[in-house]
Amino acid sequence: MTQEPLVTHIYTADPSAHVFEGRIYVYPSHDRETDIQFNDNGDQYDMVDYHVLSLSQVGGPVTDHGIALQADNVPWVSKQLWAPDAATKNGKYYLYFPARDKQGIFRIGVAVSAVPAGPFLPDPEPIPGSYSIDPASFVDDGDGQAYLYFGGLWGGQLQCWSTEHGADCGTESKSESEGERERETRFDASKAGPQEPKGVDKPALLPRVAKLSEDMHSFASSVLEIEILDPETGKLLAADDHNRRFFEAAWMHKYRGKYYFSYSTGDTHYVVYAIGESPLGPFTYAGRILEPVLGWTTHHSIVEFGGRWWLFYHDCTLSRGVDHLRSVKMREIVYDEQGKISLKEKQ
Ligand code: FUB
Repeated sequence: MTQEPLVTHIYTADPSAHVFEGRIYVYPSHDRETDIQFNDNGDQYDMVDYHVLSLSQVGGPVTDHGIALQADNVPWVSKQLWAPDAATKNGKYYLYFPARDKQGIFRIGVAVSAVPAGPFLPDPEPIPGSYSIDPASFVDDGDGQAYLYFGGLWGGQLQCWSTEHGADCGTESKSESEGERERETRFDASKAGPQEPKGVDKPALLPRVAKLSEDMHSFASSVLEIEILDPETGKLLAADDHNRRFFEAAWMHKYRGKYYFSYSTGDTHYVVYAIGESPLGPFTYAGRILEPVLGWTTHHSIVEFGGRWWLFYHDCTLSRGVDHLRSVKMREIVYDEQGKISLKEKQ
């Protein structure tokens, strides 16, 4: 039951799930058919609006709340509404979404609503200092601080904002100095498209995080890199380590006081995770959550509901393998005594 698409009347992808007001709300991309040629820049993922889904019990009926936001109503957007997320604070709901601006550069926007299902009213400009794709919000239950994680390689343009680390992959974690982790804010168009650093001795590109302001509309800190370390060596994962390096689809959740940063490895098609002591990292690689699904992309979220933990993800079974026509599903996950994640076998 739980491995059927949540809905079949539209294609949905990149599910960001949260429990708001006692229901599971899912904020997915809304995939659509286009005649755009497939390429490794992701041009075929040409979405124009978002729908919000919700359910009150696992396996129960899923409500499609209709259009929550459309590209035509966001003044700065030119195209490609990619993977969104939502957060609540101060009694309001905030939708974070990536899209290309009028110059073709991915930025992240924010839109607000009084209710979790929207519709959402967008700010007229993207979040200042934002770039790349796949925003994932996280409000820490400890101190109430909100964070926005983001970044994606190739079509997601993260490599266009990256000055490669001067040091080789032997670089130790330098998280004690946030200043050193602040990243470049110039867009290098020559790096656009399916490219990234290469080398067994060169560190992989790193995802990004910024603290969100109290009103949730802007960044309250510099954009920082998130370090993901090899558990064996304590060093940054290498650029050539495509089975483990960050590609896109950041997600943060907290389990028993530890911070779990999970993501997609892109061209190797895994959902993997790393664990840390702080929402800013560093995080130590901990393993795989999901093996490759049917379709090129994989993208997920993790949420607790009803005392159990749920992985939301997508695959292309409904479209019989068309990469940009995906469907959101959910499965239960479990933790062992060390806090390691696995899929629950009998669902
Ligand atoms: O849906 C468009 C893009 O595909 C997302 O932003 C990526 O995470 C990948 O799932």
